[in-house]
Amino acid sequence: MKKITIATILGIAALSLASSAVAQVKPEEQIKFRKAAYGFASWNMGKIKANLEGTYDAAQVKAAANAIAAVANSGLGALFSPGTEKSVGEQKTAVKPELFQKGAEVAKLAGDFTAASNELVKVADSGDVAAIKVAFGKVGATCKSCHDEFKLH
Ligand code: ASC
Repeated sequence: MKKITIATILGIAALSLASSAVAQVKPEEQIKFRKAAYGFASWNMGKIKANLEGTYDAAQVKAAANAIAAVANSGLGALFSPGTEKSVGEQKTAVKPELFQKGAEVAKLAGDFTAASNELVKVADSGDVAAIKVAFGKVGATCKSCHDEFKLH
């Protein structure tokens, strides 16, 4: 049997610190970070769109696709904790409070965004522009379906 050493205990302590780190982000910061994350993803979507409509720069499209996937894969669902249903202090949110009641639906939409983003990275690496157009459209559709359902205005 493995002996419980000081190192094991420290390891457990470090793990529990890591897992509670997100909970320590204040509601106001959660709203700020999630808006920044989606805003950054949107900027990268805009770059891909411009490439598809104008001069195509494969490196720029790959970089943008990776940035979007990084946002999608970051676990940013953790930034929708209770207490962030409404604007907090200076941080305004356009989220509908229903999002916090519809976990299964949100998980599905978030999973669709992640899957579509990962697919876009794969296709961007292939350099097949027609396929990139399709994959890009699918990512945009996942953005839209969540906005239609859970974003105010
Ligand atoms: C984008 C962006 C969104 C989505 C959405 C798709 O590029 O910023 O929020 O695509 O407009 O309909």
